[in-house]
Amino acid sequence: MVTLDLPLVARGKVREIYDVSSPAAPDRLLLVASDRISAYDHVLPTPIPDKGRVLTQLSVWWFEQLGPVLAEHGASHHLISASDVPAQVAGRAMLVRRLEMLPVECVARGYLAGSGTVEYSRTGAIRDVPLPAGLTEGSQLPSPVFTPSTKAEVGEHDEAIDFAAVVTAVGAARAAELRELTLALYSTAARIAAGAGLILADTKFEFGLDGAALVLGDEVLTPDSSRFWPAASWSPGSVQPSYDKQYVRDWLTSSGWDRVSPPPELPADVVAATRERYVTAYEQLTGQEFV
Ligand code: Q0Z
Repeated sequence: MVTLDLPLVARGKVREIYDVSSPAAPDRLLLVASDRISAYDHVLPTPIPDKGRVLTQLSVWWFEQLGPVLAEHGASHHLISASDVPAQVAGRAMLVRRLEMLPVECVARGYLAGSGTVEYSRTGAIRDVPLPAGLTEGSQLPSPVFTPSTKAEVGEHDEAIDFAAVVTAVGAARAAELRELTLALYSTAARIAAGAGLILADTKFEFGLDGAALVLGDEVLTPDSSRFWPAASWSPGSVQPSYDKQYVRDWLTSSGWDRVSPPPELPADVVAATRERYVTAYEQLTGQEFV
């Protein structure tokens, strides 16, 4: 693993943030995506070659696509450059504006999946958002919904919160702005994904402030922050296969790994098939060859 000789701001399971501020250019961060992959809440010992570059290039492409939607809402994104980065991390790093991050995760869902299904099955709603009866895992929702969550402590999962909790965290006007912008971004991204034969089931955005201005931060619309399903094989009623990690999950399950011990190394064919999935997702969405 390459570690840059820069002040580390934060380390996630599969990526790092460094401070690259200088007196001439203050409040600059470098977001570096690694080739590490996680599954069942563990980071695997085997990297997926090019994963960091694919996910970074995908995020950069999405920031470009979303620029007009952000501008319509008087907002912007944090990306400054994906090319002006240290050579060791070329292609898998983004130079961004350092923001005052807001303490809510802005989730938009157009389909029912995962923790949304679990809560809906118990209560018929996701927090304060009522949903019609008769939905099942994978169902399309009547219209997309804003289902925010809080950033959980390390190792915990995010916790769904109601809109009132967003108001408490950021104020009423900002909360309304977050819901409106999150749904606008989701709707544009879902339409673009549909054009590439993919369903964008749900996605999570993180916003920050640059002064008083709302700014879209972090990475956007990657398989790590979103569920993408091939539209051709969508079939509600059971868990849709993960587009990117299914080979990895299937192999780990068949390996007999107990999901508690340190995970085993992946075989070369699983690594190659998973790398291919990431590259194909990039090419299918962007219509550009991954170089
Ligand atoms: C994003 C995260 C990661 C661990 C902080 N533009 C920004 N300004 C200030 N803070 C952040 C950003 Cl993107 C920020 N995270 C999430 C990313 C590793 C945690 F790469 N944390």
